[in-house]
Amino acid sequence: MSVSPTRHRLRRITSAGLVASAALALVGSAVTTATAQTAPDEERARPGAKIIGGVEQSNGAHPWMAALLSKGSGNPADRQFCGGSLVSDTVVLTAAHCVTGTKPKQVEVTVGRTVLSDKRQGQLRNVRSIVSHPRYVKGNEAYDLALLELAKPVTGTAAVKMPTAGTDALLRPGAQATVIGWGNTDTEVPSFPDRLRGVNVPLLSHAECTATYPGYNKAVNVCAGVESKDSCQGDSGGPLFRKVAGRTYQIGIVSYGEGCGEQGAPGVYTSTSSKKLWDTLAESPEGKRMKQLLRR
Ligand code: 4AZ
Repeated sequence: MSVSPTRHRLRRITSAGLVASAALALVGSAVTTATAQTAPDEERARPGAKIIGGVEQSNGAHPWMAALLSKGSGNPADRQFCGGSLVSDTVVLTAAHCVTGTKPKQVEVTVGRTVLSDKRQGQLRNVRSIVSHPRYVKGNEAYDLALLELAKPVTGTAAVKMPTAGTDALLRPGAQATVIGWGNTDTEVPSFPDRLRGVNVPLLSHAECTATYPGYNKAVNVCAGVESKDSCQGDSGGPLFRKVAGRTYQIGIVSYGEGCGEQGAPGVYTSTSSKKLWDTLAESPEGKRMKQLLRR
């Protein structure tokens, strides 16, 4: 079984990937094991060298971080298919392409877990409803946002903060942001980590992104990354954030990119600073209801 045909396509996780990604994760761990056994000492000694180019995150560092798991009895590390973030006690923010065609019953969400296989970590929740952005159309990358309403509130955990809509103070090109996730860590072979990883990535100007991606929409997207520092398949739906004056603001949602960590092909994120993104969410009744849930 080969996974290489999917490796350089734009946005590798689609909802059909719910099952496929679990399979990928299995393949990934098999490959990792093989590599670990045969790699020279030097390779094994710097696991951080190759998210792409990131480092392990410590337990509890990002209590609002969420993992989307396809329901089942297997190891959660093999069931994780996307990231997300807690934006109110009952709402998790993710990417629309993570949940297209997915029913609430097919997914569970763990909030505050760092090591996927450690079931004692975090709070596990069922999903009551899934709302994708009404302007998100599969095959067109913009408006890649969805909200998951949890069946029961998450307790004792502060939600991540959103930037004030319509401001770009947090988006200055050149500023460093951080992206975290359990996605692929290797550009050569699929390798999916059990422990959450993160990497610092520079924010880029809209002009730099438009040059690379014809579908880039500067009203609702932002891009970030540099060669060898990027998000990758499996990180989708997760947060791009900045810490400012001791507060954490989520400025993006991992959306797509051409490959991972390649020179001249940065990661593209749904921009949570965008007023248009949040205003147009109310174009569907379900979107409007989710916005109301967020206000509480
Ligand atoms: C993906 O397939 C994916 N380099 C996510 C992010 C990026 C590329 C691919 C950004 O889900």
